[in-house]
Amino acid sequence: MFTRREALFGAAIGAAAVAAMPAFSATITQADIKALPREKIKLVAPPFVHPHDQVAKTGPKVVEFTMTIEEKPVVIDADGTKLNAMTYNGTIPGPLMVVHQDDYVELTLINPDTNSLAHNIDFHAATGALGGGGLTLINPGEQVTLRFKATRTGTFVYHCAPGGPMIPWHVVSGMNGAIMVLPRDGLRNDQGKPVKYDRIFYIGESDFYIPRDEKGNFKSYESAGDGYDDIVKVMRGLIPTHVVFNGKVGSLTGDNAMKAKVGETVLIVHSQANRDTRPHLIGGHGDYVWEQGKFANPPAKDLETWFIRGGSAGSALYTFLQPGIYAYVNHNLIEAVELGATAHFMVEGTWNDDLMTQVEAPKPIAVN
Ligand SMILES: [Cu+2]
Repeated sequence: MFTRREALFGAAIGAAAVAAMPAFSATITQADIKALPREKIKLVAPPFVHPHDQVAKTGPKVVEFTMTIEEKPVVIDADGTKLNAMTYNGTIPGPLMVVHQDDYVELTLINPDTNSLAHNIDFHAATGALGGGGLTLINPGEQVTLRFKATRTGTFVYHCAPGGPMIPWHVVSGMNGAIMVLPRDGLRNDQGKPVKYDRIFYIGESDFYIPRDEKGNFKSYESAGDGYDDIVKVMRGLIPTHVVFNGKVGSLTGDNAMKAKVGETVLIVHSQANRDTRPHLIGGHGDYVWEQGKFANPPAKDLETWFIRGGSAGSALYTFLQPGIYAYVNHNLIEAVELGATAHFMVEGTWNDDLMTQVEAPKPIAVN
């Protein structure tokens, strides 16, 4: 049920896609790509992002990434609720990769023999072969290297897509992340003027479908495969039991709040591989928002809430103007408060009375 040979949907379309590929582009040869400079990037766990230049300092290069797939139980809530997670590099979401337009992304994907399932990766930023899914399907004990050219700018989802019913199951078990392809000369606002960020955070939103026992308590399983039948039943109801940022309830709140200072500009990249969401920064705004995430389109200005379509990643640029704790939520507030989709920004700095002040402290209602 889970091996590469048996993942028919992926394998069949993948083979067809490979057969249909031309030998190579007429203008760029393998030798040309071999001659390009190479850079090896060490990925970091979200919400943090590996160091990168916003404006490319050189011409296109081959950017090398490595991700190891980890199947492992993960606690997703303070009450101990467990998900038999499948992850890229051990985190939900997988790490954010950053390259520039016309760079080549070269990913080595490792499926250790301690795993039990076949996995692959479909990059929405890539062109052909199921976004690479048709060329990267690997069994436990195998690794594979894929190269694709980052031709379009923007933030894009990547996810596992090993075929048929395995696809949604792997995605809602944690196998998703995002890549950001920056324009070589950096980001630009709605007027075409360059804009920069001082900090970047990556938030990957997940919908989880944890089965319950007869008493209504969340069930746990020895392995991902053991829970499969029960989980699919919950998935088919389309109502998640948890909607969370970065893998669990509270992963970005309290001590784990994302930090910034008044006057700093923050780029928030937000992905959802499976389900629509509507990020909102309580007490702040999106100065510039690439709601669909694609930098070839001018950003929208001054948004209150933005819409991230399931299967996409968007980004919002905001310069913090007031200190304090900001909640960053999915503004379906039931999902934010009851199901877990809340993060915090902790912002230091000086309060601006002009923007807001409490004119009079609370007191008993005046009687005339
Ligand atoms: Cu997978």
